[in-house]
Amino acid sequence: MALLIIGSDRAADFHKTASEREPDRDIRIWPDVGAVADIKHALAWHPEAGVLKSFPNLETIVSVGAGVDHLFKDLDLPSVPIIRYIDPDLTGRMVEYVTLQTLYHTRRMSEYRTQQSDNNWQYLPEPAAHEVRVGIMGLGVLGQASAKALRALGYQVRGWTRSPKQMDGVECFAGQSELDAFLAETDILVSLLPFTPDTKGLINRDLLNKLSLRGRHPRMPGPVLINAGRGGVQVGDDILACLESGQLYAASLDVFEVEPLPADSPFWAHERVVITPHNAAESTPDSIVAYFLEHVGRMDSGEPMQNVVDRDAGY
Ligand code: NDP
Ligand code: OXD
Repeated sequence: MALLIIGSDRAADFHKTASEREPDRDIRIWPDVGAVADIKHALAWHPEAGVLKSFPNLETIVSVGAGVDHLFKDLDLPSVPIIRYIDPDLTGRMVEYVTLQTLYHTRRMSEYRTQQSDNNWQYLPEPAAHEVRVGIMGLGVLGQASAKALRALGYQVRGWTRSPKQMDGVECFAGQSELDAFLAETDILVSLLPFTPDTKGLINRDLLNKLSLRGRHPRMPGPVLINAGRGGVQVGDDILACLESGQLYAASLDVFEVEPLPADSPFWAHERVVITPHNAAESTPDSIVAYFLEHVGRMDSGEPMQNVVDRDAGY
């Protein structure tokens, strides 16, 4: 039985790495798949719609990413189990990104960058970490790890999830009924939500207007948005409008409704917006392939599958 690598622009790297790790494996890259009946497990990232259903003996799909919305875009996706990517390499990188951006805005770095370009030596008041309340939407694998790191730096951390959660040192909120209370005392909003029918367009003007304005703290310049989950969860025009009105002080966006971000997007020129090209947590081929082969090994020896996606919830 063969393995398939499909969809990623790093497919050749994955294939090379997998062949080095397991030289006896029959590993094929789509579209050069040979006999479709041979394919048993697929490693997939944005596969072309309708292709995966053409493998009659496919048993599992392993997602190259932690997010699986790229698979659900295929309306003909076969109903085999989907395993999503959970790995310390990816988690560590996301923690770095969230921590970096949180510190960047707490320490008003975008203003210092502007001052530097103007040869302007000027002190700006900054809050200490313990004065800042970071609200994380999504306390899953990545949200929890980020929450721990921010707590360790002294930030006040709160989290919002679909189902009720408990986490040491983190004030937890769940569901639509607790969303407003969560937002009302959030200074820096971090989204690590998956893209699902429920989260589509959630971060809009309405939601951003509910963030704490904290007039009482002279060192907090205003609310900040950090989105490293999925671009479809945000409404870009609303974020720009809130930056314009002062409802948002700054934003760090790793993901966008349209990727790559179009060259004429007003986000590019905004001096208090940090843009990264959807690489907050870009894992290495070595880690991804090791994960894929480990899971294939587990399935081949009849061990229970891990990290299986809940298809009804969409993540
Ligand atoms: P998890 O599935 O572990 O966590 C998802 C979290 O989101 C859970 O806490 C879940 O709540 C919450 N959630 C989902 N739907 C809702 C909802 N409707 N309302 C409130 N909360 C909701 O995912 P990960 O932490 O592993 O990854 C999160 C996302 O990060 C991925 O789906 C992906 O889109 C993105 N990502 C981005 C990367 C990048 O480089 N930019 C890299 C990797 C991932 P509950 O706990 O109740 O289930
Ligand atoms: C992921 C991603 O979902 O990189 O892992 O976006």
